[in-house]
Amino acid sequence: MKKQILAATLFAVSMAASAQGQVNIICSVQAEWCNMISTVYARTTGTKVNMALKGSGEALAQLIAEKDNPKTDVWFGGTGDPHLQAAESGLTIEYKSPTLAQLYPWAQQQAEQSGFKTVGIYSGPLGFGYNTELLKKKKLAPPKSWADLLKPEWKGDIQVANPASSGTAYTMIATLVQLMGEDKAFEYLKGLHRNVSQYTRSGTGPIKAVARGETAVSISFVHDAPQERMQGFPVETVTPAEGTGSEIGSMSLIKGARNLDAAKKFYEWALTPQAQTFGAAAKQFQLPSNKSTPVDANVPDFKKIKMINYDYAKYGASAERRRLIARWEKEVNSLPR
Ligand code: S7P
Repeated sequence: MKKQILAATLFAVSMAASAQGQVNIICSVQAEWCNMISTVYARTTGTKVNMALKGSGEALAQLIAEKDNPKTDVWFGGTGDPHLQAAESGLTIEYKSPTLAQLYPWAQQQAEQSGFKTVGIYSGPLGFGYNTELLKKKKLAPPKSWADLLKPEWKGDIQVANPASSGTAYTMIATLVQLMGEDKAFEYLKGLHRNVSQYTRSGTGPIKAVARGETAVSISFVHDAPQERMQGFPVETVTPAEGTGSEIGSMSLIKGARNLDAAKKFYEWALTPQAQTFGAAAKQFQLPSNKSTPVDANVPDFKKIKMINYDYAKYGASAERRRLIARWEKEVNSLPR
C-alpha cells in the first residue's frame, strides 16, 4: 500500500504545475478518506481545497438549498441514488470523462443513465453488522437473513439510519422493495420498526454503535466494518441469505460551479487508479471503480454475496425516492415502538 500511496503522490505532483486556484468539495465518504484526499490533493497540486463532510442525504439537501447560489464545485462520494436525483433535478452538469472507458461497467452505467451528470467511483453491498461480544453475552446467534431481524430477540437492539436523511437507509428500502414487492416490503419495515432502537441521521452511525457495544445489530454497508475491527472493536458482518442490494458511490460536478476548471481537474484525478488507492489507505473498503485500481483484501467479494439486480435508474428517480420515503414516514416511522 505504501508504494501505491507514493505512486499516487508522484502522479499528483506531476499535475501540480497545471493546477491552481481552489475547489469546493462536499465529501460524502468517511472523514479519514476525505481528509486524506484533501491534504494530498492540496499539497501536490497547489490547489486550495475547501472540503465539507456530509452524508449523501444531507449533501443532496445542501445542494438543493444552494441551487440558486451554488457554493460547491464537486460532490465526491455518497450513495448513487441522491446523485441521480441531483442529476434529474438539474443540480449537476453533464461531463464525459475521457477516463470513463477505464471504469467497470456499473460505474459507466451510472454515468450513462444520468446523461453523464454523475459517475460511479466505488461500489459496496448492504448487509448487517453485529457485535460478537454482545451476542455471546446474550447467547444469540448472528442474524443471517432479513427474516431473522424480525425475531423478538432483537427488540430494541437494531440500529439503522433514517431514510429521510440517509442514502444508506434509502438503499435498504429500495433493496427490500425489489426483493419482496412494495407492499410486502412495507409490512416487513413495520415489523423491523418494532425492533429498531434508533434511526440515526447518517448511514455510518449504526455500525459505529455496534462496534462500541451500544447496540447488537446494524443495517450497514459491509465495507464500513473492517475499519472498526482494525481499531479493535468486536464487529463482524453478514449479508442476508435472501439477497441484498448495493450502492454505486458516485461523484458529480455542480451546476453553476464557481471553480469549474479546478473541479474538472479534481474529478479526473479522483478517477485515476492512483487516487482511488486512498480509499483503502484510509481504511475504507468499497470496491474502486477504476479497473486498474488494486483491490484490497478487505473489500467485500461480490461473487460470494447473493446480490439482487438493483434497478439504479428506477430507484434513483426523484419521484420514486420521494414517494418511498414519504410512505415510510407515514406508514412506518409514525408507528409506536
Ligand atoms: O464512507 C462510508 C459510506 O458508507 O458513507 C457513504 C454515504 O455518505 C452514506 O450516506 P448516508 O449518511 O446518507 O447514508 C457511503 O456512500 C459510503 O460507502
